[in-house]
Amino acid sequence: MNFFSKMLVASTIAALFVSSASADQIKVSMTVDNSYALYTGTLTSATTFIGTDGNWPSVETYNFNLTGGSYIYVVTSSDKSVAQGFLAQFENLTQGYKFYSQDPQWQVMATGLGGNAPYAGTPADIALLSQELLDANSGGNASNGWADFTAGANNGAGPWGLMSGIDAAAKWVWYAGGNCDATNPTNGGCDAGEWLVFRIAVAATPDNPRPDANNNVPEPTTLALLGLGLIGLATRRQRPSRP
Ligand SMILES: [Ca+2]
Ligand SMILES: [Ca+2]
Repeated sequence: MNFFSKMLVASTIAALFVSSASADQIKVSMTVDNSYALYTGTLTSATTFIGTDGNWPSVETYNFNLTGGSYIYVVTSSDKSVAQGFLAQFENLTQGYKFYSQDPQWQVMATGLGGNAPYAGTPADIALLSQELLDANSGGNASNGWADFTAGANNGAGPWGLMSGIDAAAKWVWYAGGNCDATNPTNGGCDAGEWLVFRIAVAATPDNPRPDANNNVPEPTTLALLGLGLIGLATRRQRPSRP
């Protein structure tokens, strides 16, 4: 085997190791008053439709593997009557982290679009959600970017009662925008600027609640800059060193 063949084999093995090592086993248990669709994707786009449900008294559980740079997106909307909320627990079984819906690793944004939320895996729905993610990332949406949610009551409280399959420590949360109660937007029917999107980064940790392109999740542009930096280093190395 010549040098280049050896290098090719070594880099292929390294790539395989990295891809298998960085995929985390994820478990999400959730429900929404009144409906949601669950997607996964990157910081800048939705890529995969996971599931949808429009029945608040049922808890759905989803298991899948995601790489560290991935995001989970939950599109939600309500009937603007009685109450509304997002109740969930996100478990990274590989890293050993569990985050409830009220943990700051989650963020929310309001699209203000009303009407039909993207609730399927059609190319049109994926494209619509991805466009809204870009708008939120640049601050050009109804909530001026990604925002804080507001927590209401714990799982078990009325009007819902206990949702089995989600810990009692989890809280119902919603976005306190529009005509919703600023103290507890889960109480009373209201429109927070729907539809809403909740997100969490797979790379989130208790110490790093909101990973983004600046810390744990490299964007393609960051990688490109890193590549340019390496070229710069290689160029610099050919020059005599300065004090
Ligand atoms: Ca449900
Ligand atoms: Ca409702």
